[in-house]
Amino acid sequence: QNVVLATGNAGKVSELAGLLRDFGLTITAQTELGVGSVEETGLTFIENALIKARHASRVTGLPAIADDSGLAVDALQGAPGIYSARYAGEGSSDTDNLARLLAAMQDVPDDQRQAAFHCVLVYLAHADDPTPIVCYGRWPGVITRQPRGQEGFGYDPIFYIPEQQKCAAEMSKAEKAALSHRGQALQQLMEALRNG
Ligand code: ITT
Repeated sequence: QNVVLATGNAGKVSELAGLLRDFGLTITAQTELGVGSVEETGLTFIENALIKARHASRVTGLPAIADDSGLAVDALQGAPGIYSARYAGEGSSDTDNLARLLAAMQDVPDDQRQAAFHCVLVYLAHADDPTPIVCYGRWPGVITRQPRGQEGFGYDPIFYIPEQQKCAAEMSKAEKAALSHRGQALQQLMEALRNG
């Protein structure tokens, strides 16, 4: 079945498309279908994921899967949260956002640097689907003081997993997928599609 992956983020495409294809879906990223970005006006990951999936499905006429995700830092009362992609300003790069977060955390002591990645994945069978599949994953970790590792994207170089003794950016794609917020949501989604 043909499904549009409603994201313009290459890191998300890399972590989602291959596993969804292995599962049996024919996945095309929205950029390849000429779908542009849409304003994320929601106040929750769920709302923004639905907005993106609905937009891509409306434009292409295909079922859509969207990912809305972000990093919530305890010492910053949950920031940057749904604003993770634009933490350092509209159109900011991953590098800018990561630098802004390290600066904001400069005076936070080592034992108060807990954070968690959140991911909501939604599946819409069509743009007006009133019963979307909504899946959720959470990945706890600690914000480091310096970037480490070259894998992944976004905040991965400053997100440390004590159990693994490494940052997310030091993990292979498979290792991250087995633990991450996105990997958890994806397992749920495939389970729901299998049973649906
Ligand atoms: P789309 O809306 O087109 O999917 P986006 O990057 O704007 O792309 P979001 O609004 O969901 O997506 O923002 C998510 C941000 O949270 C992302 O840009 C990263 O900075 C961060 N993020 C999410 N998952 C991450 C992960 O696995 N590793 C590192 N950073 C992550």
